[in-house]
Amino acid sequence: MIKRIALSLLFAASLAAPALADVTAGTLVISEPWSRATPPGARVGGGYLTIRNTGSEPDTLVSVASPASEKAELHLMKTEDGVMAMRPAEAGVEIPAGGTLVLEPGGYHVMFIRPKAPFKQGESVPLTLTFAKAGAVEVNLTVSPIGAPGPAKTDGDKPNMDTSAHGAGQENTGAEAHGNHGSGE
Ligand SMILES: [Cu+2]
Repeated sequence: MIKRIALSLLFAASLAAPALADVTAGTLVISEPWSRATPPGARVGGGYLTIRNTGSEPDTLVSVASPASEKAELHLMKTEDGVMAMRPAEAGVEIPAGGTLVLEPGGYHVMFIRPKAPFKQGESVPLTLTFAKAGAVEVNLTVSPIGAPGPAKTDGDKPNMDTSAHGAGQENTGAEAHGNHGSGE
């Protein structure tokens, strides 16, 4: 009991103070950039992070780019007619004043199309985010294990069984959806 309380206090403290890895660009604070390891031959990889807008005006994440894959796109995954599908977010995604945009499995994400080499656990993947106001911002995504539900450092804080099963399912759906959409291009 006492241990549990101490741990949750520690966790609260770590949320309050920006982590060392946070990247600040103008009024935006980008945290927890992560990706997942990809199996050999995978045609796509995902990129996830959190963008907090501490300013009084909205900004828009306009585009993404990376030297780690042939192409990188900003996507939204959602359920259409009962089927999970992804669509490129061509107009970008707005981050409202005081708001937070979370790129995560099952929602908005960065899609690395045809990675040049498999993403390996523990390595990092460079990504450039371009915002309408804040401009271009470079981040490095830390690669979590294949099918990981979230960034490596939160593993101990979450009930892993549920979220990892969920995440793995989405990853499969994504890879299939992408095979189709990649070959059409
Ligand atoms: Cu996608």
